[in-house]
Amino acid sequence: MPHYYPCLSSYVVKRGNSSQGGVPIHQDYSMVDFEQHTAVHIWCPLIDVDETNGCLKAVAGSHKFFNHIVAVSGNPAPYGPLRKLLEEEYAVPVPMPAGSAFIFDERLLHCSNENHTDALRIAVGGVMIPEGCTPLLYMWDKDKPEQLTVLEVSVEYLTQFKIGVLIKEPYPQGVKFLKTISNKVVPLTTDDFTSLHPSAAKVADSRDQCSICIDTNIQIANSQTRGKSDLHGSSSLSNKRNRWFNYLIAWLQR
Ligand SMILES: O=C(O)CCC(=O)C(=O)O
Repeated sequence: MPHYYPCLSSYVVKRGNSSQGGVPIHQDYSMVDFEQHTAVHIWCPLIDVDETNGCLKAVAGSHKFFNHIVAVSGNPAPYGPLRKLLEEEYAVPVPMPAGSAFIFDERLLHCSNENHTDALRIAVGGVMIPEGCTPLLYMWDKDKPEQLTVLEVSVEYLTQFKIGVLIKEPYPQGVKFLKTISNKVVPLTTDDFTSLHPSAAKVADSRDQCSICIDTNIQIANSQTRGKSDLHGSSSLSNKRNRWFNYLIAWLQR
């Protein structure tokens, strides 16, 4: 992607025939100031995906519905009370062949179901942000729920931070305090959501509705993604190929 660079990568492995492994509906962690920039998620399944093995599902147009900032320490979301409705009624499955890419605005509401087939479902993903932008992480502290702390972080720091953990003072190397901002989350009702959502998009093909594009033939062999867990890992892209991850890919491809 011209004028964008990768700052975070992830992988998700769904075991076959498992009642676990569904990913609830969410927006990705905010990594830029959305008033000025757009961050995108590139999601690439390494196996053909459809509804039977947990393809991504996305709510068409939802990246434009509201300006919710997602903190890595886990802040309440305006759509929290509507999760089940969104997953069951609004999220549209996006079947894709192995090695293709689903590229979407990080604010897009998305989720995936369990894998009901015998084969593992593995997918890798990455966050790209505009050149010249330093990655941001937003912190939410339940003791100060009406504010968010905005931290500027180095790409190196993103290789080690822990999702869900509040980063506090004294800030570690690679983390710089920028400011605090207000965080007022008004929970959406079903009626609010219905008025935000164009009714046609509920059943439409999300690829046409969400500014999403699908690129085929991404070369899996060139992936330099690092991961930490066998279910869902996340870390920064590294110039060095990660041996553990390559071992995992080799093992999956046996
Ligand atoms: O791979 C999946 O099933 C979901 C991935 C996802 O939603 C994410 O990484 O944000």
